[in-house]
Amino acid sequence: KKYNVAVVGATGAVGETILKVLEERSFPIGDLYLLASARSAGKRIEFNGQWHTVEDLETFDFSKAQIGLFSPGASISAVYAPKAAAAGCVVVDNTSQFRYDDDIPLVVPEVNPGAVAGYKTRGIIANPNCSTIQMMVALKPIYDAVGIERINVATYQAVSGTGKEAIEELVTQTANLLNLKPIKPEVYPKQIAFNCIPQIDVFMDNGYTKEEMKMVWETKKILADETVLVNPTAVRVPVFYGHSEAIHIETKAKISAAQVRELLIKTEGVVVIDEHKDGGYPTAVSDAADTNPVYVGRIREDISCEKGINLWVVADNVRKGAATNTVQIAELLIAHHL
Ligand code: A2P
Ligand code: 11C
Repeated sequence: KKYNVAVVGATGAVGETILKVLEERSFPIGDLYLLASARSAGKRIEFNGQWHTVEDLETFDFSKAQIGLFSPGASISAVYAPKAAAAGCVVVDNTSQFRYDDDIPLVVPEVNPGAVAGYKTRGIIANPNCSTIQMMVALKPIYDAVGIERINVATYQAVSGTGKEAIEELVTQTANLLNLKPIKPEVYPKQIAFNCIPQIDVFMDNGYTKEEMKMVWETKKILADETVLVNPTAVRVPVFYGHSEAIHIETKAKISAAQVRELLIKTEGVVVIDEHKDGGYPTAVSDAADTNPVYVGRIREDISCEKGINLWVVADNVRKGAATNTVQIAELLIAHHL
């Protein structure tokens, strides 16, 4: 059986990768519709050896598609995802627009695949934030085995999480600085080249940034556990693709580093690279970029805390953090529901 699929935001960083992942995984596509703003209408994009013309989202008739993979930004999804759902097109939305609505499922296929069934209420499934997805994939086996009391996490996030204009800003600033030319930060509030910026998204009333609070809210929703405590610091670093995270957890029952390593080696979607030698750990550029797994290394017991475990977790934020997770949700939809 084949499905008619609309990719909304097809010309963006995530949309382009959704198309690659659909091709790589041989998603059973009947008709494919590529949608973006009026600015891109008429542009041609190759998919599976055939050229497709980008159409204007505003005038598209969603009754032609059964599945909509959305990544056009939250304010656009807010308008068009419900419109698509009303026309019978089930939406998997990559933006933060619907994630915190009680009647919209928030899904990481390796963690809470069953939640997909909740799409029936509003016809929309939300894809979590990239930094939450990779953390959940790495922590779920530990959560199931011994419980998790508290998560302390510091992120090191790539500029591709912001979009194409941020990738350009890192390129331009780096080149200009190396040529001793002046720079002017535009996308980020401070220089991103050769720097680290402890702000991702806007500030909230409690002094945390929205990216940090997304990790708190989404972890509780995905694990269906309001009691799990999350204390995040989200940092933007001059990396193009791949988010890294230093995760420090306190478990409910004691678990050893060796047991965590064994659990994670058996976990689908996880690759463990954890040797106590030079380079015996994953990094964004050398391992994660342009691949789908979540990589875990530096697994060790916390020497300051009885039931503490430390992990280094890396994944491609545009793939597993966005496009790949979206396509995996669509695969669950067609396997069990549509
Ligand atoms: P366009 O290329 O026509 O602007 P990114 O996150 O990489 O910036 O990508 C955003 C994606 O969302 C692009 O495909 C972009 O299309 C699309 N998009 C942005 N604004 C709109 C809009 N008003 N209507 C439809 N698509 C939009
Ligand atoms: C970043 N996490 O790295 C953001 C990008 O809520 O989907 C994804 C924003 C979101 O900048």
